[in-house]
Amino acid sequence: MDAKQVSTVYQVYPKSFQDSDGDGVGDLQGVISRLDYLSWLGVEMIWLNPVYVSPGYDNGYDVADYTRIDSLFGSMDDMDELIHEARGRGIGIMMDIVANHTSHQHEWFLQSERDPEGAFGNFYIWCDTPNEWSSFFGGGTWTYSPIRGQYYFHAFAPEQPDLNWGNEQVRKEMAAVLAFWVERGVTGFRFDVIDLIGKDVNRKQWLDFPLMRRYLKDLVAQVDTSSLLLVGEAGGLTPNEILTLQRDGSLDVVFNFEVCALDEQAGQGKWKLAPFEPSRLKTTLDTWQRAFAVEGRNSLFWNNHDQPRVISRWYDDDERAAKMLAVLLYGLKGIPFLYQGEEVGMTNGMIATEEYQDIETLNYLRAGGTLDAVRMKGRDHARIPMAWGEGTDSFSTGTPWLRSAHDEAGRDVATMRSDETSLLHLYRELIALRRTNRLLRDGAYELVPTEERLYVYRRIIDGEPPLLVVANLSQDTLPMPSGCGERLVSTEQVEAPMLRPYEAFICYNF
Ligand code: ISL
Repeated sequence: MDAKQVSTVYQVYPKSFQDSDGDGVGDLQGVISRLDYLSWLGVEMIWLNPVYVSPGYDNGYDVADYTRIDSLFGSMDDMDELIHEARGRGIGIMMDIVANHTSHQHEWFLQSERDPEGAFGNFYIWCDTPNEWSSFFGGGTWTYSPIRGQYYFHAFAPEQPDLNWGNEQVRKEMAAVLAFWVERGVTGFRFDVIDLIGKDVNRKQWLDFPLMRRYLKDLVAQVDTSSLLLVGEAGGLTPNEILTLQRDGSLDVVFNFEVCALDEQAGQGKWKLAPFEPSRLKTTLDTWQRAFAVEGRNSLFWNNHDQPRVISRWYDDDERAAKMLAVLLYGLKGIPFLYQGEEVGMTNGMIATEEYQDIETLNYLRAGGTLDAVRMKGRDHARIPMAWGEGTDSFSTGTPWLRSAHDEAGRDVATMRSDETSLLHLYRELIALRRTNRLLRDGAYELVPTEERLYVYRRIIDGEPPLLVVANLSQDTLPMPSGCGERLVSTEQVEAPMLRPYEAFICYNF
């Protein structure tokens, strides 16, 4: 498989996917035991959230050693076995590279703290007089180190000091990390908050694009990435900047979060909620699709481990909406990323106040934040253990690390696998279709103007009959758009003269 041409990536959050040893925490052997399921589903790559040695202040996004596996998840032998077993099923593994920062327990940081003049002295961002700048997890961005007698910079928690990307040696070390994993047989990288490597702390500027571009180019040039899928998490980049990086060969696709923020008050941060408007979903997706209509590609996703379930946030847990969103996304141009549990319609569920564990959520609540906002946007809601549904202990025979109360009768893998009309089967059909259908993979995108409750677009390749993707974004019954031919896939089993609530399908266009 050519990793750059992958059709669907499945995101596994290892802590919550499958536990194999009864300690209540998912692990690598657990992932291995579910590979047959992923192969049945038809995905071609797994994005594995961090499994490196970490004290776990931010669930693995505080890495203490990039080339060792945390015992919570298993061993390097387990990792090798996962890569090997996945490859045998035509599935690649994409590693999560947390390049912007490390753990405060990383050897580089410990040395940097102790020995300013030593080899690692300049690996982090140090200063004597900190400025007033707010970190993403609340509080300031500078923390005093009594050992060094200076302040260090952290975009996230104090336990996550930022690396100094202006230091060539940092880029060399990170390239060595990439080479280590390429050698072990991984097929892609997802670069965490990669736009932040181009920040300018003195000017309080999160992104200096020319700087970020230069650092990333330098990193990628040191490793043969020609057959790897390179994904960047970079919420701050414009479409033009993304195209520039794609032309450079530095990134294949980029995660942008404009769609995820549709239920937020603009510019007020993630916790200030605003009513979701389907028409804005359409205009936002359309803007991003147009930007890459001919050249380049988008990343396509609804959820991830930071973004709780959109069917809860936008559509009141309605399973029909989950089906519509599936069809809508798999018709678009780009690479779809499917987050574990989305294929069975997992919801945000309910978490008791004392059960919340995420550092961002706890900081927010401590600062007087509201539970209403947490129930919608708190990251723990995206991390509820996978609903396998083979009995109450299907995720773990022990007590799950994160407990939740679910009322989701039938929204699990076992139940949906035996129902051919289920959301799970619809996802399987869509994934298969994307693998074989050239128009869905490569076709240009073109919006068909309609009323705002309806999203209709075409996928086109010259000389071939175009495809039409139709999605009713509302729970109203609407007139059928014109030009709908034979359906390739549909949320409904039988066709009707009118579009039913949340009905969506992909068909030939005449
Ligand atoms: O999680 C968010 C909002 O709740 C995002 O703003 C998130 O902080 C941002 O997308 C960066 O996320 C990534 O880096 C973080 C880590 O906590 C996230 O899990 C990771 O996906 C710091 O490493």
